[in-house]
Amino acid sequence: MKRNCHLIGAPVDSGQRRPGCLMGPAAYRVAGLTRMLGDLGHAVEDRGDVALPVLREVSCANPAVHSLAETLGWTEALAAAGRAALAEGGFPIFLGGDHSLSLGSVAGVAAHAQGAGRPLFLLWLDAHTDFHTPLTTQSGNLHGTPVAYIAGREGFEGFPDFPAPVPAENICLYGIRSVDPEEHAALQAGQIDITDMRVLDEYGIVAPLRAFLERVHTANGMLHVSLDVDFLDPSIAPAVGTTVPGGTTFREAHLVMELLHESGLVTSLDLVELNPFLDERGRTARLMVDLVASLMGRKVFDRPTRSYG
Ligand code: Z70
Ligand code: MN
Ligand code: MN
Ligand code: MN
Repeated sequence: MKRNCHLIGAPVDSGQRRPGCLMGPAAYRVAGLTRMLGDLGHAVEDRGDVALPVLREVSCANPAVHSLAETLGWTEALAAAGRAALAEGGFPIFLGGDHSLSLGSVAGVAAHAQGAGRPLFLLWLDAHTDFHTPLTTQSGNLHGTPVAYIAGREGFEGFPDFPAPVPAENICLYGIRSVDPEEHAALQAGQIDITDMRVLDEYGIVAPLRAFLERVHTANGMLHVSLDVDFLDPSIAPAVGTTVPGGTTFREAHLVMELLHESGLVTSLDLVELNPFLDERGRTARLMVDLVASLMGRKVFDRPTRSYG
């Protein structure tokens, strides 16, 4: 399926404390993202980088939280950009930027899905669950909160109400291996499908993903994929501020992307947490571009598509 890809630069680095993620969109462009998509036969519109709007004065009851106003500004601007891309029939690809950008990208996608009368599903490829609220985070880094916002957790005072929160059974957290105690307690109490490394080690990288994709297909859902660089093992993807050992291998990650392509179900994508300042000669940026290529249809051999869509 040929797509009309809308590249949406999101040079967000307010969701954590280490500078560098704001160079992410430029690194993806330097690594050849646009050319690669064109070579695969897709149309590409590079919409440039989203600009941060004028900030409002806001405060948070949790003194650890930093850069709240900036994060709110990004949330609103990126939600509008994502919604507009989908309304035009585009396939939005958000070039991050830290993971707080998903507060906005997924809000925009959810607003569109609601208008289209289709259920939204979320595949979160990450070492972390990002299930804090602004009131529970100890680090104060709001990149640890988007899944809670998307799932409709309380504690997001000052944020726009999330349009049609995504029900727990439509969320799949994949590759998980670092969870804070408060996130753990909240997730234990809920129904979100947590495919942690314990599960992937026993069942392999394919079976749990296929099961989730079948559910998306059956429901005629839209599927947003959020790919955090730390989903990958740090030995192949060093350019991230929060490395966690035991991540997915090169081959596992490509296989995930190939299955997603063959499903035909993905309708929007985030690329997050790339910090080019920490990279080694661009290798992480290039790996991320190659993974997007697999997601968008690059393969060694053409064979009949095993379809879930
Ligand atoms: C930790 C926190 C986090 C991404 C790190 C880490 C959160 N749970 N999220 N990298 N993408 O500070 O809340
Ligand atoms: Mn267009
Ligand atoms: Mn994350
Ligand atoms: Mn992470």
